[in-house]
Amino acid sequence: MQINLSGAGAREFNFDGLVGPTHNYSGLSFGNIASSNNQGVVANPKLAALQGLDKMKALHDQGFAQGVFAPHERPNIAALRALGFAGSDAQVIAVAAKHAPAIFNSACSASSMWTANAATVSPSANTADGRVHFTAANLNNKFHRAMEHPQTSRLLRAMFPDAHFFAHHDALANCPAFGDEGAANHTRFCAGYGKRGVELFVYGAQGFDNTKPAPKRFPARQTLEASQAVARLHGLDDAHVVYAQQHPDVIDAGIFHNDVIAVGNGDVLFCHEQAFLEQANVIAQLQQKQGANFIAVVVPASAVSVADAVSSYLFNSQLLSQSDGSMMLLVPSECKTNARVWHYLQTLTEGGTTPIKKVLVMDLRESMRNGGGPACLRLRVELNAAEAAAVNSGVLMTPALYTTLTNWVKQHYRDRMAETDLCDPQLLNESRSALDSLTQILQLGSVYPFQLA
Ligand code: SUG
Repeated sequence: MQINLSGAGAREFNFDGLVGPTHNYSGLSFGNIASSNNQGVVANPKLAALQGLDKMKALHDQGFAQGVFAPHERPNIAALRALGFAGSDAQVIAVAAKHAPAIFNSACSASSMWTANAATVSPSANTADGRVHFTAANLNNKFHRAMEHPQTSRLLRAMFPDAHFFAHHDALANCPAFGDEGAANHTRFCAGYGKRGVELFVYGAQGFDNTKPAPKRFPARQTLEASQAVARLHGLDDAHVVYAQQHPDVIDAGIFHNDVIAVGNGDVLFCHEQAFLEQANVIAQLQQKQGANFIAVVVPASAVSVADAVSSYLFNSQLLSQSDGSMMLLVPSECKTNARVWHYLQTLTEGGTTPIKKVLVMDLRESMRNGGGPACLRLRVELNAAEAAAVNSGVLMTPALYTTLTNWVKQHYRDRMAETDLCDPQLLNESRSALDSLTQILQLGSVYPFQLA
């Protein structure tokens, strides 16, 4: 059973992105090495969705609070029309695929599955008005991701509808100086769920000062100014916020989000020794603001190199509190096939002195090939009992919902998706029919453009 660290029954809920029916490998994310390396590989959307559901079920079965985040409508016909592609839906698809394949593939991406990038979430214990705050991420570094936030906002409002408990902010100004990638660059620390704690915002560069350190090879997707804006919108107190710069060298080595090099939960930060610029100072600030119980478990490069972190996604694991007070890491199976990483994990959990005592391995290969590990697939939302009762219960995982969604995937999804399949006009009809049925399963109401038209 999951630990309940606080009064008022507060818990961490993980809302996992359900992989959409157009899951494919289009090499869209410059700076994300798995995405570039797997461009053109034939994907299996059915397997991808089932792997994701199995992760949700495994955590639900172990007593963790689990929810489901619906996928977006793809191909995104409205986005293509806004770029001048016209005619019937089938004509829009045919012309865009033929004349602008990179744009068309972007409009087909199932990237909304990585809900760690959907929004930044601050729990009510940290916010000035005592509500849970959500800011949808603008994801403006990549076209295929920049089109996500309007749908993300509609879904968040349908999942967390009660304004008494939940405050929703639209995405920040859509310009590179406010690049915002959501919870992938944000971690909340706390002595117990429901208690006030520290929020760590990690950025890659400054948006308004190009004399400051920045990566040279790959883009910094998150700016300090975006992180500061989110903290303001959420009504966070500076005394409980730390801003840290991700090390530019690791961004250049393929660490495109902080959650590929660090993860935190409760009083524990688990990170690589090269995660942050001025790392000792970052850890000292966290120690000072979070208190004496704060622990940093820092993995030395001599045990796990940055390249090992990129290929295994060790730090993209989920760090979860167990009922006995210890923590569990849910890691992707790539951690087991990397001998150095697996050896490190054995040493960490067997006889180690840290609270991390257990490792759970899951096969998420379809998502991993696009650079999305266990932590990318989930949005964490800490809720007390009253807030949890106000969540749209249709999106909360149960054994019955798992069975329904598994059958839904098997009924609607293809098991093969090559680039040439994306321009099949029938795929749009299949996706819409699947999503129409999904909105009923998850009790979301009308949330998709084809339903709202
Ligand atoms: O934004 N990959 C995603 C992976 C996101 C991982 N999320 C976190 N680290 N939280 C991205 O780069 C690849 C799509 C493609 O190439 O087809 C992609 O979008």
